[in-house]
Amino acid sequence: MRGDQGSPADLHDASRLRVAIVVSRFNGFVTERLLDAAVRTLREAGAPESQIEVFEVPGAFEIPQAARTVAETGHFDAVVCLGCLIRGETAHFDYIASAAAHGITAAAGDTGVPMAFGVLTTNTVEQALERAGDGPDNKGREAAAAAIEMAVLYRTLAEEGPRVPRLPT
Ligand code: INI
Repeated sequence: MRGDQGSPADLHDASRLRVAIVVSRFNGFVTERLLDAAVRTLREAGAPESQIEVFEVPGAFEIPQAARTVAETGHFDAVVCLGCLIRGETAHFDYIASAAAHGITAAAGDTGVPMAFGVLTTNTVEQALERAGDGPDNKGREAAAAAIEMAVLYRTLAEEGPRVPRLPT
């Protein structure tokens, strides 16, 4: 068990997964880099293009609403949520960041579909670009890897059940 998410070789097999990506257009110069990395990661993990669907929303506030609706279709094994909030001078940032985090958590819990949190919350544009760079630390990549891992876990549990035997009552 490590502190980070491991190397690319540690990606789980996504060949049998259908994955939705919900991505916001606000700060699109950052979110498109998150999206590129997420799609590349899914492809690298074996997900065919035909099993990946991208849904655009206006801003981070709308991500949980779309993620929940997408999950409720029953078509997807996981939802990758991508957005970018850059702190300005107003409290708007905190309200939207909180709504996005809580909304995605609630949507995943209520629908039973795993959702990964790839919503950047940074103080500056430079920090946002750093986390959306070309390397393994890109948060879109990290979110895609987490979504795959969670979907594989849920599927294994559904198909095989827990390994721990039932105890007599
Ligand atoms: N949406 C973002 O995704 N990032 C931001 O930094 C941001 N700021 O700073 O305001 C933002 N606002 C829009 C918001 O998400 C909604 O789309 C809008 O309020 C309409 O509901």
